Amino acid sequence: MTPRARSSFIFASIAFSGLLLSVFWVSKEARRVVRQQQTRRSLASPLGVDMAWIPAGKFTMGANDGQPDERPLHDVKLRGFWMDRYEVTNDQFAKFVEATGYVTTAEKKPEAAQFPGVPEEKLVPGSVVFTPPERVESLNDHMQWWSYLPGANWRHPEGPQSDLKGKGMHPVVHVSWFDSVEYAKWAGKRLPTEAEWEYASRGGLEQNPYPWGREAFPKGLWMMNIWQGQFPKQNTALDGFPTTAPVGSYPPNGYGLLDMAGNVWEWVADWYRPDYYSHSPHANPEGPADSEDPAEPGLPKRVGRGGSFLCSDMYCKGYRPSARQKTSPDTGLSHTGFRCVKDAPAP
Ligand SMILES: [Ca+2]
Ligand SMILES: [Cu+2]
Repeated sequence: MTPRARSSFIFASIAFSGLLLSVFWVSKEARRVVRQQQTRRSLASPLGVDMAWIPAGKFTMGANDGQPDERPLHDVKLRGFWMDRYEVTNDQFAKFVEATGYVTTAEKKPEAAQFPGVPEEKLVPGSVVFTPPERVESLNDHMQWWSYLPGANWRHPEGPQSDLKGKGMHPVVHVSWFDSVEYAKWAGKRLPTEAEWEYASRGGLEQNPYPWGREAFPKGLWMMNIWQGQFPKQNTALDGFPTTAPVGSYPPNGYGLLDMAGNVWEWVADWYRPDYYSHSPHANPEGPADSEDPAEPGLPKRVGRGGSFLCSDMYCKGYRPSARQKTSPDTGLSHTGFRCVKDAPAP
């Protein structure tokens, strides 16, 4: 073979193996996308069986690799209960409002007594909305991307001009803790305790970083709706959704529960205290009698769990089963909803 023929032969074989590799990669990626779509389709339709039985048992609550308020690890024993498989949707919340005429906190004028020092003209109905900022000084100051938006509420999640078209199956947002409790009562249910929520989210597994186990992407699948890209400015939505996703867009955990990580934060029944785990009762803990958040002394807060579409592995990691959120109970947010539980005999 002449040197010239040899070099074109080498070039041709490199090009050919490159082609083979990319064909292989493309077909592998195509199969992964099909798998993701199949999971989505198989889960999206039937809300038929809408509650899962969470069997009585014991588990280790908290985590050593998270925030200080997730410590200490402690054993918790729980009785069995039923839990909504999905976050409460806009369609479901609309049925409640239709049946009862209920008006949510965000739709009412804030009471002057509750907000001393706030001028009268600022006391307008509204809710807290996430808006990606132009510039970010530091990730410590969340006021850069959260703002109180007059006219935002569950019917108008992005403000007065927005609506729920096409969002019937999305989780309801901008609901206060009080709204969630009222919905639960109407539905003959209640909010889960914080311990019940964490136990259920672990899906029968012990001390795993995700509700489904140890691997972030089992079989290459996206398992939850969180944030990809540089938070809070760049949202690449590689998981398919830039904001909320229809409930059940990702595979269930071991108990058949969906979206226990990501999508929206879920209110639970408990008051927030960072020190509660060090002295909480062993069996069926129901949270402390009062609330204390050293970050905002004097402002009582309830706990939220599960993380949202704004959580990312580079920022808050709020999607971990042990991660705790604290919010004043009258606050609605564009990334916060809830699900309910029910006390009833085992199946
Ligand atoms: Ca997302
Ligand atoms: Cu988060």
